[in-house]
Amino acid sequence: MLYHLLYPLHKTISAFNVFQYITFRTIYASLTALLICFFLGPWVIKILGSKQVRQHIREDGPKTHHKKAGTPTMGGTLIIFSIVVSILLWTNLTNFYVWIVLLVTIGYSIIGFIDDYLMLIKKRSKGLSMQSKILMQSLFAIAVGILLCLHSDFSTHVTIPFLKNISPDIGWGYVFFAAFVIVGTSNAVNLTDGLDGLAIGPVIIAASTYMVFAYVAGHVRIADYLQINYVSGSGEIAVFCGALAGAGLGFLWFNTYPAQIFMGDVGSLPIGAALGTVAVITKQEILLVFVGGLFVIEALSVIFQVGFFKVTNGRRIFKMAPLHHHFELKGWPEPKIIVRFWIIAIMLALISLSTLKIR
Ligand code: 57M
Repeated sequence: MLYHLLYPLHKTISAFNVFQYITFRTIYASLTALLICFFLGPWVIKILGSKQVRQHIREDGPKTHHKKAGTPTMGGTLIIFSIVVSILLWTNLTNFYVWIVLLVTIGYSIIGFIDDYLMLIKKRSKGLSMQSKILMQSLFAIAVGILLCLHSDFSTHVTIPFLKNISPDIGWGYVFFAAFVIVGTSNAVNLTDGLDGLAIGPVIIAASTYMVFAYVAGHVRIADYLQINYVSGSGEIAVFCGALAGAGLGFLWFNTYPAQIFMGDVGSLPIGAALGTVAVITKQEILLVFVGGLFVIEALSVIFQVGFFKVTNGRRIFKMAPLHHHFELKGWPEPKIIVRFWIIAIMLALISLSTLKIR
């Protein structure tokens, strides 16, 4: 809105010229979302606590989690609110991709909200069943895939990391490919969200990395120079990534160990889905395996654990999956696991950025 209201006035007030720059709007989108979370955080924690929106802790989990019982949850509402306000203020609202990523963020937060609502407020022990959650996520993601493929500027080529000359066109198959990336990332972030700040840290890192990819993919000359797929209009997605990273930082202020609030599914499902959508729009879909490598490692630990458990009739690879529980049960203090996982996420993000040159 600020872009639409103030940039047209630049002929009379030249200072408003600055609103045309994506870099400027990305910085302020990030600060806006951060400050909204920062200032509304204490109030949201108080309201959620007074409405008894508090975490129930499973008996079969690591014992160290029992002291977390009663921590206010559904803090994702604050993350999503701050992102939406920031995006409405700082992006070019005529941009198709901005609406796609907003649609995904809001759609998945509704799915997460229903799940949290059933579990925490209606006191249904499991919330939405896994099947209905995946079905809702998939239908939504397929609809988004179709919208993208129908858009005249959008290419159905897939970028293969490290190989600049190979970019296969998968045509309408792209709809399912995009849906897989979006649903997979949403659930992988959800699985990772099991220790204080464990999910939001790597989300900030991944959003900041994609901020760079969105900017370069949307800049015709830089994209040409780096020989990456040019995606007209994807620069605005850098502003979204800025808002996501800023909201994440603001939330981390309260979610850092020992957490005063958890995000709930209303936070983990949409921010994961938003990252997947950003990867699709910027044509760095497969690279998400590295950018969001920590989420992939956590998800794989569950897949291997469950698979091995079934094949061997009850034997386990890890003491408990997802992987962070394994280290907890080995006796690592929670902050040590969190910070070490963040370090791995930073390392993977740096490797991902290097693919701009190593190709
Ligand atoms: C959600 N949710 C946390 C919080 C957060 C298939 C299976 C592997 C699924 C998996 C699962 O349910 N994962 C999804 C994980 C929960 O956090 C809430 O959920 C929201 C995210 N959806 O925002 O509201 C707990 O995590 C802790 N937490 C923090 N700090 C935070 O900032 O400490 C969360 C956020 C919170 C809190 O304790 O209560 C969760 O872990 O439940 N299931 C599991 O992870 C379970 N693993 C399992 O069953 N493993 C088996 C399988 C794979 C064969 C095995 O290894 O043998 C474990 N989860 C728990 N207890 N809590 C098992 C025991």
